[in-house]
Amino acid sequence: MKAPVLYVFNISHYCEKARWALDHFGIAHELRHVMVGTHRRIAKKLGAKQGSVPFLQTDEGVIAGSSAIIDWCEMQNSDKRLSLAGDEPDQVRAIEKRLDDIVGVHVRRFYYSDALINDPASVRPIFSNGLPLWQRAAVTLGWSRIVPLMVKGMDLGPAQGHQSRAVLEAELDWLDGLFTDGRPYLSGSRWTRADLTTAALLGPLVAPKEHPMVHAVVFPKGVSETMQAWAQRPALQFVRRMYAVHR
Ligand SMILES: N[C@@H](CCC(=O)N[C@@H](CS)C(=O)NCC(=O)O)C(=O)O
Repeated sequence: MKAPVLYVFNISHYCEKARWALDHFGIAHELRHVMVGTHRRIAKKLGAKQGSVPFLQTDEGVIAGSSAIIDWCEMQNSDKRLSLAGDEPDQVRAIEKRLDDIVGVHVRRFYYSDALINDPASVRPIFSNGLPLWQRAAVTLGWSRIVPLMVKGMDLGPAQGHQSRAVLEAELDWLDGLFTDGRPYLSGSRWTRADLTTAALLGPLVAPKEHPMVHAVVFPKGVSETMQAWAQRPALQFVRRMYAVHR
């Protein structure tokens, strides 16, 4: 089998989720950073069902989306690593889906609503890292045109940032509530894909030292203050522990 190729944006927390799953299962892979704006064309050319990153090019075709990539890893698992399905797979998947659909989207919108509106230059390096020189130059030259497209595409702005913060606060209330009985993992006593998803998608709010790229992010003041205010919440302490123990 040829090593699969994982196409990513360096900063993307969904890409970090897929990467972590490949690492968990010990699946050697090539990491390919894609330039924003070219990812959909590449995905289409490879035959991916959707254009967002991450997508994984394998001998059997392209696997699109972080959740499908975990499914694919489970099917390979030639090293017989611990399955991430958990004892109650439906419950585990329901938690993962809620994180994918709500938390992942609003972590991103909360951060970009501040960073891309107030200090877009601080975001550019994380979209250039890992790219070949000519693409880094293209991102630099095209940045003033890329930013408004991202603002529109993700519906960013001050009001949207406040709204996403409120959504995240409610989701953290829900997650904190799950830990009140002292369970070590979200669905009970075992590390599952729900835990990996929670840690990867909330990781940018915690910036754990084991995170492969979050150290490159300059957090705007408003986002940093929120990170500090929330740092002791059980769900975010959990994220820190998951990175320390499992990453
Ligand atoms: N549910 C998808 C979400 C992926 C996603 O939203 N990816 C973002 C990067 S964080 C993206 O590619 N955005 C640009 C686009 O969709 O064109 C997954 O879990 O993989």
